[in-house]
Amino acid sequence: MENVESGVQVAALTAEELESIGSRAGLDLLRAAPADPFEDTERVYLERLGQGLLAEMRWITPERIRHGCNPEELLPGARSILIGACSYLTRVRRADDDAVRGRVARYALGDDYHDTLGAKLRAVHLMLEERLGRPVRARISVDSGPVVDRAVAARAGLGWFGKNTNILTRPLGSWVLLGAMLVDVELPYGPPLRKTCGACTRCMVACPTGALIAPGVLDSRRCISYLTIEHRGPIPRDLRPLMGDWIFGCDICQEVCPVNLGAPVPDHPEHREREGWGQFPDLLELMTIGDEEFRRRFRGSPVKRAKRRGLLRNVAIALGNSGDRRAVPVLVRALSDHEPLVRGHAAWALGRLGGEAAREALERALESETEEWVVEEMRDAAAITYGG
Ligand code: B12
Ligand code: SF4
Ligand code: SF4
Repeated sequence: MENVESGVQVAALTAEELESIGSRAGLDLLRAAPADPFEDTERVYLERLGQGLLAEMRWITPERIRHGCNPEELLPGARSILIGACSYLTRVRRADDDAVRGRVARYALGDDYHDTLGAKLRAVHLMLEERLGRPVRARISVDSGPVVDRAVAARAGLGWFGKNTNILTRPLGSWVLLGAMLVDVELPYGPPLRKTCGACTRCMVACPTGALIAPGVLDSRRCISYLTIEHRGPIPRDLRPLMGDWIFGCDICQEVCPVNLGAPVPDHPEHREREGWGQFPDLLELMTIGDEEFRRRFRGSPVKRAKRRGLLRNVAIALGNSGDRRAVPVLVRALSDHEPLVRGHAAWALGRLGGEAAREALERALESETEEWVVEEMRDAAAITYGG
C-alpha cells in the first residue's frame, strides 16, 4: 500500500482517488499540501495582529498564530494537510411581501459548518485508513481550530487568494467553507494555482465600510462580518449607518466578485435555510424573540455565536437603517429589554427613524435607565427626534 522512499512514507494514492474520497464524504473539493511550516503566513499574521487589524478577537494570540503556522506542533509527525471545501450556495427565494427584511450571509443560513464539515473530514479519515490499509494519525481543524485554513488551501492549489482575502476556487468561486485535517502520511499534492485577481478591484470599491484597506488586507474593525458576528459590545456609531440591512455576516465583497459569477449551486441540504431563519428574515418578528426562543431557533446554527443580545443589536441597527416607521413599536418595546446592548441600539434606531412616538418613548425610558452609555444613546437619540 505504501512506498518507502528515503525513510519517508509515500502513500500510493493518486490525486483522482483523493478527490473521489472527498466526493464520497460529501465534499465538493479535496486537496492536500505538504505540512511544512507556513513561514510567510506567520509573519503576515503577526504583523496584522500587531497593527490591530484583528480587532478585539482576543482568542487570536501570537502563541496561537505560531502554533497554527507550524503543523508539527499540532500533530507531531504530520506530513500532509488535507483541505476540504464545501459550497454553501443553496436555492433561496425572497418572499414577495412588504415586510421589513434584513440580510444574512449565505454561509449562516443552515447548520453550523463546524459540525457538518467536521463529520465529512472524519469520513475522509476512515476512507483513507481503509484505502491505505493502515492506521493514519490525524487531527481535524475546522475554522475555530488554529490551522490557517486559507493558506493551506492556497498551498494545496484548491484556490487562490482574492483581494477580498477570500480563497477563490474554480468552479465554485469563494462560496466555500474550508476544513483541514493534518495526517501523518504523504499524499499527492496539487501545485499552487498561478492565478491572481489581475487589475480587478471590485470588492475593494464595493465594501461599504472601506474595510479592505489594501489588496488582501482586511481591517476587521471596519468589517460588517466582524461587527455583526464577533464584536461583543456596542457597535461604533459612525459604522452603524454603513451596515445597511446586514444582520449577520456580510457577502458584498463576494457578491460583486466576477469569479463568483455563474458559480454552480450544489444546494447541500445542511446549508439550506433553517426554520424561522433565512437569507432575508422578517426583522419586526426577530426583534421580539426572547432568550428561550433564541436558544430553540439557533441551536446548531452559526448564529448562536452572536448570542441573542448580539443578534438583536444588529437587528435594531438594520431597523434604524430601514427608514421604515413600522419598526417603531418593536423598538419601543426593546427599550425595556433586559440586555443593555439591545436597549442602547434600539434607542439609536428610534433616533434615526424619528417621530413623536419615538421621542416620547425615549424620554419615558430615560426616567428609569441606569446604564450610563445607554442613557447617552437615549439622550442623543431623543435630541435627534426634535430635529425631524
Ligand atoms: C478571523 C476570521 C475572520 C475575521 C477576519 C477575516 C480576515 N480576512 O482576516 C472576520 C470575522 C472579519 C471574518 C469574516 C469572514 N469570514 Co472568516 N475566518 C476567520 C478565521 C477564523 C481566521 C482568519 C485569519 O487567520 N485571518 C488573519 C489574516 C492575516 O489572514 P488572511 O487575510 O487570510 O491573510 C492572508 C492574505 O492576506 C494573504 N496576503 C498577504 N498579502 C497579500 C496581498 C495580496 C494582493 C493578496 C491577494 C493576498 C495577500 O496572505 C495572508 C497570510 O496567508 C478563518 C478560519 C481559519 N481557521 O483560518 C475564517 C475564514 C477565513 N472565514 C471565512 C468566511 C466564509 C468569512 C466570511 C465570508 C463570512 C461572511 N460572509 O460574513 C467573512 C469574509 C470577510 C472577508 N472579506 O474576509 C472562511 C473563508 C472561506 C474562503 N473561501 O476563503 C474561513 C476560512 C472559515 C472556514 N473554515 O471556512 N473571518
Ligand atoms: S464582508 Fe462586507 S464589510 Fe467585510 S470586507 Fe467584505 S464587503 Fe467589506
Ligand atoms: S472582486 Fe475582483 S479583486 Fe476582488 S476578489 Fe474578486 S476578482 Fe479579486
